[in-house]
Amino acid sequence: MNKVETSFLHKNQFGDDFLWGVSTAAFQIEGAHDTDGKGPSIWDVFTSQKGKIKNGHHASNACDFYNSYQNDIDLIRELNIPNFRFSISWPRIMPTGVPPINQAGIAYYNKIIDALLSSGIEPWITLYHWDLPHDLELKGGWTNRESVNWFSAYVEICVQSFGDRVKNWMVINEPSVFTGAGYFLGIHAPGKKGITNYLKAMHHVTLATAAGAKIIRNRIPDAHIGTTFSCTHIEPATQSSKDIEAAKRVDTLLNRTFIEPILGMGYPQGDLPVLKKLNAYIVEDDLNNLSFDFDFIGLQCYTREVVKSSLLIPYIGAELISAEKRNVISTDMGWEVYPPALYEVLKKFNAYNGIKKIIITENGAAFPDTLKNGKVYDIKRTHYIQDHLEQILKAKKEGLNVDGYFVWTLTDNFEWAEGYNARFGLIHVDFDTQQRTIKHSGLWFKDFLS
Ligand code: GCO
Repeated sequence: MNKVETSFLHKNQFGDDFLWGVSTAAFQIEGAHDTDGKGPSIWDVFTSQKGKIKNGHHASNACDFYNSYQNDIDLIRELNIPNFRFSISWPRIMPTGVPPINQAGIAYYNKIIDALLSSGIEPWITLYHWDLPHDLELKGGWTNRESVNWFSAYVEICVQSFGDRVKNWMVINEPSVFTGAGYFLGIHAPGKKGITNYLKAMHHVTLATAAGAKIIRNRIPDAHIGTTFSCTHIEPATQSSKDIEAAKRVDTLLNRTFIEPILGMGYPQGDLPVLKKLNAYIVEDDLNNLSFDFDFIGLQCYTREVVKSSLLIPYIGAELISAEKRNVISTDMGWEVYPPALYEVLKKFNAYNGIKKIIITENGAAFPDTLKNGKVYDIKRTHYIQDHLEQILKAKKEGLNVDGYFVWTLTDNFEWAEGYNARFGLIHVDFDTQQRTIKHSGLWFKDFLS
């Protein structure tokens, strides 16, 4: 391939130890939704319900990674990407969420891990990227306190099965997004709504995060253990005290609620009073069991939000002003393109005591790519990535802790409620033929990493 260099960025500026990677999630790529004994997940059920996903899309086949993994791993190698983050589908390992184990599921992930290692690519496992076994949802899912035990048993199996070869583990992906969208707003699986469901899920997921991490630590002494959080730079719409207070509440909800208990600080109830309702679900030793000394924290940042005070919005008294209303450049997700957000969140999370290492485990953009003459000229995505890398460099120059960058994502895939409409890949997928085409952004990244 020809050189596609368009910026002055150089990999060496980030240091030899900086980790470069690409992130994916099982439900978004694998397909094979009922193959080889896999049970249904809450996302299989949700996507089969009318009106939940744009254009009625579902992920029964997705990118067919289940069958074409070798081809995609070859592409990762071709792009010179040394680290691959993927998630394990719990219902592939345990079709009903609890034993018995589906050996075919274990065998499948063994194949992925072995193929990565023999290609010289380091595997990074996310244990939970939102596809809870449906049978567990029938028992209340994350609103049931038993979920901590279900999850722990599942983690045990994964660690026993893959821990001999996999050293990098992430326990839970973006708890605030899947509890908020799935248990409060009902716009993601399992489609539950309301504050009670949300707060119960929040507490149980946080307990499960610490419990899962402890299991990994006990079973794999040299494991590199993290968990990932979505984070967004929050700004008040005006300097009025009302907007500043509203921005503080949104910041607490989106950025602080899940990490602070993990760091041993408890829930930030002072800055978001509705969290006091959590006390009804906190029992005995819970406060001691919420924290864990992670080796790294994965931050996933895409944009900023601008917030104004609004009495109409319950619990939070605040409203986000969309990028469209602000008339700023945005992606296909409607998210503002605002690279300094990444620097700002790095600064914010660096201020916590107790975070040993920060890795950006997701950053990327959806744009309306078109395949023309066998090429995808997604220059906006190339610039998006470059501009965000500049912000990481700025942070590093100021001495802030940031040790890696994983692009979201390898191939275009199933983007949750957006279906296949939002393309985030470095590689284009024709979903009719499963044909892959490396985009300009992928070629640039390859060149950068060479
Ligand atoms: C995540 C994300 C990914 C999304 C990506 C773009 O939480 O890790 O939801 O699964 O596809 O963030 O929205």
